[in-house]
Amino acid sequence: MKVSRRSFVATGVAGLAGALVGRTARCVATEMALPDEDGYKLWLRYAPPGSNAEVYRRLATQIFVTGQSATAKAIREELSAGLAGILGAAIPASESIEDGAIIVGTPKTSDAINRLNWTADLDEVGPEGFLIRSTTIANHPVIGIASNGELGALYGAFHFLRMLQTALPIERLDISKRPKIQIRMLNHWDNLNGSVERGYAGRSLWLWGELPNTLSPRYADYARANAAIGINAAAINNVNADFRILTAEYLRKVAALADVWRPYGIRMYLSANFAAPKRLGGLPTADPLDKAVAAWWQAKADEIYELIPDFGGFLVKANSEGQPGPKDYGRNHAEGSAVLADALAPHGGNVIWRAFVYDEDIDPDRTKRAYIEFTKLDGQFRPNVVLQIKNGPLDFQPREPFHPLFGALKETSAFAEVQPTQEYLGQAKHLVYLGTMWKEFLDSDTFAHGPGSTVGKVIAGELQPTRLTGMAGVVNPGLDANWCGHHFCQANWYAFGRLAWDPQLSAQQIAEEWVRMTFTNNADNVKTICGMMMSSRETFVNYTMPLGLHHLIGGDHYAPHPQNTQAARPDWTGVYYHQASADGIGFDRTSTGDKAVEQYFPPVCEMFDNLATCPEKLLLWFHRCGWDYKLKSGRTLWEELCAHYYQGAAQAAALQATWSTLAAEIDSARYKHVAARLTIQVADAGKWRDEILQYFQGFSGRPIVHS
Ligand code: GCW
Repeated sequence: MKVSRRSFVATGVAGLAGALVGRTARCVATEMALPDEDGYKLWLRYAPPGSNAEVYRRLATQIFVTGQSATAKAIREELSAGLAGILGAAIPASESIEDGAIIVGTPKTSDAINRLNWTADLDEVGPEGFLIRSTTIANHPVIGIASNGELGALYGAFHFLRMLQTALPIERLDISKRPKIQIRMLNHWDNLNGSVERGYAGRSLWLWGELPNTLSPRYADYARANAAIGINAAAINNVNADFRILTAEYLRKVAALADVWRPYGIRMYLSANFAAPKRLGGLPTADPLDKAVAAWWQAKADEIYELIPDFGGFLVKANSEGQPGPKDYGRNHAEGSAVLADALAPHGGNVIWRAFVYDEDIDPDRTKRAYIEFTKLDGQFRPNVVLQIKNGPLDFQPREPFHPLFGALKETSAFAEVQPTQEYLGQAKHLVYLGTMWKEFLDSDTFAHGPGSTVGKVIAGELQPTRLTGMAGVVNPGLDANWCGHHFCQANWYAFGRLAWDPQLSAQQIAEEWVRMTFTNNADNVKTICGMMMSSRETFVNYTMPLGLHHLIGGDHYAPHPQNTQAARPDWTGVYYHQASADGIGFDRTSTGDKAVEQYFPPVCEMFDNLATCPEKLLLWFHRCGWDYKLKSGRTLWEELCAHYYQGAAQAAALQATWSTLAAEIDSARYKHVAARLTIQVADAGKWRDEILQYFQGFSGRPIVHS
């Protein structure tokens, strides 16, 4: 029988991390409902885990973190608050080791860690990696959390807290972890006026009017939440960049933020406007080969590093969607990035140059353009330039094949860019967990170096030497109490961080961790909520763009708009992509069509090219098919389309029904918040189904099959 959390509530209640409730906290029968939560604490709620609490109280009795650095202080504070919440009582931080001490540090900052003599293993995991082991010191059973670097020790402390939050055993610990990717970065598309491009969670987090003198507590909480999942970098302004971010006035504000983040290892990056030498510097040109332009960037870089000595570098969107760039001066992307790279190089900074370009003169097919431009330039970029490539060749659609640039660049570092903000995936209204989508992407085999050359391995630099590895997530945290608009959108921020740390982790494991830390440790409820999350992306694909359809959306990127012919450019319309007519639907990108498949390595190219082997989930991305084309199910294409849309809408309704079984298991505030959004999602799913099928019926001329 399922025991309702409403009738058995621990006295140390969820969401009161740091509150000192009785050491003997235990379940008591009460009719009290779970206290409302607003979601602000993200995955740092530090609620009592339920099971294992007694073991934890026995094995974690003391915090022993030596060192006076800001990071050591952050570790101490996090462990104190975390353990107080989890154990239901504060535990002392003291200077002599007792049974149950949690000892954290580096061999340099902690004599105790030094005495453990884990040198070889610590060298193995590197300065951001860590070891967590059950051991003894002077006959005291203790838990050591060690790294060669203070950030590694911080990550280890967060890992340990996650184990407790998710009710894992800690009796015989022997854990060794290291990040597989070097730069694990958030990209914010925040404007200086406080609006957020593709943000759905309120105004920008960065309160420019108050900075640098007033520091919102959110800045440190943001850094804590990021460090907890291993994120170590953030670019805080929109890639459609306002040049004013580079003024002395704004740089002082940016430096104040960087100061708050430094103890948590979050390095500051800025999006730079390529025309800044002109618009801010007053030069007659921003030509990257102009000496005065180079000198201007050099001086600007020097000025930034004066204020922010560990500044990460510039993120640049150039010659894309109206942004200025080197092509304005007849120069290419390599020449354009070089002028910025040379300015940053003396300080150790990097240029992250976005590969999201699609100039119409390159090729009639938008999805082919970036590959054509950048493969030509491979080998011409400065060593401190990396290309940041979206997961797919179009633009964060519900389903795309992986971008053919992954694996194709032999001499240029490549970062992957994904989009937790759900621009095309229901924004903050639909429950869509993207862990499964990113796993599909990361596990895609490029065959660039033979079988097994997955995107995950390519971006982790496991297949060929690469100077820098990275993964960026376009996120939307804003001033909404729950940061993300939808409580479940938090899971996408979380999953991004975890996958950037280790692309091999499973979407299921990540979902489960998040649910346990965010909602409940009750096994039945964890299973129910994870079940909802794990199927949610396919559900969204089904009711919006199944079978490889893409961009059937209007300018808000939310509602169906397949009939759109009126955008500023053809490749912003729906008809450009679906090409529906009386004889069929789909974009012919095969070897007899526009040859986009040839951008992939064999045998991926052949697999996509051949109707018999092309995965049906990508069918209309690569192939144009008649309405009566027979699919593996035995249904015609038209019938199959109908089936997907009906299935998707039914699945959305099922999500809602499943959530309603949790009414007594989740605090009422968050329960209702999610329930209200599910009502919208169900209505939207029906609308998508009906509008798209009616529209395509105008071409297919066949009856809509209700299933
Ligand atoms: O997905 C599109 C968005 C734009 C965005 C652009 C990009 C920042 O609709 O809002 O601009 O991609 O990635 O540069």
